[in-house]
Amino acid sequence: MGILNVTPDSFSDGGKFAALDYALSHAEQMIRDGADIIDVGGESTRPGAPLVPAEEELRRVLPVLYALRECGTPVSLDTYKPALMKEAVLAGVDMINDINAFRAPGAIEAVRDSDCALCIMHMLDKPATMQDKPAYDDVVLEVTAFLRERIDTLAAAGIDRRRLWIDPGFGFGKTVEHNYALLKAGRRMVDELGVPLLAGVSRKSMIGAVTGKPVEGRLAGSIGGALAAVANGARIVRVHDVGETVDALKVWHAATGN
Ligand code: 9MG
Repeated sequence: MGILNVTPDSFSDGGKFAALDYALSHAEQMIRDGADIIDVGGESTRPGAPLVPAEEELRRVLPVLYALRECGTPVSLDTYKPALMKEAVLAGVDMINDINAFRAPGAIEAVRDSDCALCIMHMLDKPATMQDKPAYDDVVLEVTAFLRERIDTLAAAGIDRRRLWIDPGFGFGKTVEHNYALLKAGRRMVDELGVPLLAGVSRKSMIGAVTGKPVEGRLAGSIGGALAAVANGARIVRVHDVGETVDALKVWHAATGN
């Protein structure tokens, strides 16, 4: 899954059409590089990033979603806002990737009658404050219990479990130790919950904590993290550097058969 950020800091300040052009050419490059899914996002989820009103987020992502309908590669929308989910479903997206696990009022209703895949991610608290001393008694048990509750709630609302993906939410209210405990526990979570796993570690602070590298130096560490996630049961890895990650996964697959 290639990350396509459609936020003002992710393109040069050339106005609306330049932004759309930039987003589409980046998506096309990721597809050429081997992305199987493009994840479009119009609001940064970094701790402390400004919240974006739904109208502005729609203005950013909707033209991109419609333009990508013809691209032949599945498209995901990264949003926690029901209004965006409804529009994305109308635009025919293949997945809604919700860092808030469809907990916002109206989120389940917004996606229930569609057939797109739904990624349920664990987040402690909210982006602005999630990294203020995150604490768990047992992070793997607690994240698994949270995801189980969300799966059961969505299923009880009439959503087919086969539409669901789980994601432990690396960096979303977790210390470095929590993140690596969850990375190691991927296969156990899949076995316990019976839902496939999506993992996003690309360029995150958990990579910087181990390598000592700033965000722009985290390519090799991120590839290591993606391979570890797949080795531990992930079926989708959400990454910035698609070509490099695909190459690494191809060689790893050829060498191990996994
Ligand atoms: C939007 N976003 C940022 N990080 C993410 C992650 O790790 N997983 C998912 N599903 N979405 C993410």
